[in-house]
Amino acid sequence: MVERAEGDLLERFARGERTACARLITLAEARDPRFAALYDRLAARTGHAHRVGLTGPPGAGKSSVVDQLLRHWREADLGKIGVVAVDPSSPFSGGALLGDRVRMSSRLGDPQVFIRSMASRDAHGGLAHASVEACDVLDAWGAERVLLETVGVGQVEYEVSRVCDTTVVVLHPGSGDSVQAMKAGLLELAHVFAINKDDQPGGERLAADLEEMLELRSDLVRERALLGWKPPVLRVSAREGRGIDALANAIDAHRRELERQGAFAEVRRERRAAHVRALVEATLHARFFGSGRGAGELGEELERGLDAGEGPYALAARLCARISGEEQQR
Ligand SMILES: Nc1nc2c(ncn2[C@@H]2O[C@H](COP(=O)(O)OP(=O)(O)OP(=O)(O)O)[C@@H](O)[C@H]2O)c(=O)[nH]1
Ligand SMILES: [Mg+2]
Repeated sequence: MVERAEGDLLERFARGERTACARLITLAEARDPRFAALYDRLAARTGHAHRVGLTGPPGAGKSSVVDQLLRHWREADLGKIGVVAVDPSSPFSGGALLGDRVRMSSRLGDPQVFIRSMASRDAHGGLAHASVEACDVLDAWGAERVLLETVGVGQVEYEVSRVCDTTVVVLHPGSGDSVQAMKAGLLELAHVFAINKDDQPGGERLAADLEEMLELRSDLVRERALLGWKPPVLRVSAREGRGIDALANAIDAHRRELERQGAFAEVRRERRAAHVRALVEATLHARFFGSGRGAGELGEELERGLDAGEGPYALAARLCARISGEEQQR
C-alpha cells in the first residue's frame, strides 16, 4: 500500500521533479520501511538506462572522468544522466564527498543531471543495497545513462560489474602496484580501460602492460569471450579533456554490442531475479535467526543444537526440516 504522502511523492517523481528523486534516494539510504512499496511502483519503469560503473584505485581520477563524460553527453544533448558516487569512507580518501561535488561541479546547475554522493558500502565491504536502488530510482526518473562511481579495492569491482552493464576501470600511471594487486579481477571484469592522467609520464607504458596482460590472460575473460568483446585500453586526460570522446564512444559501443546480442534485456531479468533472491534470503534470515544470539524463531533451537554438540550439517538439515514442516502445516 502506498499512503497519501507517498502517492504525492510518486506523482512529483513522475513529473520528473528532482526533489522527489532526491527524497526517494534518501528513503532508500535510510532503509525506510516506506521505501519498499514505493520501490515496487518504480520498478516497472526501470530497465531503460545504460548503467555504467566506473571503478579503480583511490585518486585515479574517476570523478574527474565522470565530470568530463557528463560534459560530453550533455553537450551532445543525449538525455538525462544520473550519477551515484559511493563514498569510499576509507582511511586514504577522507573528504571525498566534498571532492566529488567539486570535481563534478561543471554540471551542478543542469536540470538534466542528477548527482548523488552516498555513504559507503555495507558492513561486508560490498556495495550497499541503497546505492544500487539509487541507480534504479535514477533509471525510473528517465535517465538515459546512470553512472556509478566506486573505489575498487577487491570485491567491489566484481559487484560493480554485476549491477552495471558496462564496467570502466580507471587507472593512472601511478597505480602500477594496484594493477598488480587487482590484475586477475580487473582483466575479467573490465569492459573498457581508461588510463587517466595521460598528461603525466607513464601512460604509454601502463597501456602497453595492460594490452600485454589482456593478450596473455585471455582465458580469464569469460564473459567477454562469450561476447567477443575486446576491452579497449584508452588513454585520457580528464584535466585536459583529452580522449573523452573516444571513451564515451567505447562505452556506447559496448551498450550497442550488448543490445545486438540480446544481452541487455537478459541481464536486466537476471539482475531483478538476484535482487528478489537477496530480499528473500534477508527476510528469512531475519525471521528465523534475527540479529543476535538465540534470536528469531529458530535461534534457540540452534543454540540448543550447538550445546548438544550436534554436527553442523545435521543441525542445519533439522532446522530446514522444521521450516518446511511448518510450511506444510499452513
Ligand atoms: N594531472 C592530472 N590530474 C588529474 C587528472 N584527473 C584527475 N586528476 C587529479 O587527481 C586527483 C584525484 O581526482 P578525482 O577525480 O577525485 O579521483 P577519484 O578517483 O574520483 O578519487 P576518489 O573518489 O577519492 O577515489 C585530483 O587532485 C584531480 O585534480 C588528470 O587527467 N591529470
Ligand atoms: Mg571520486
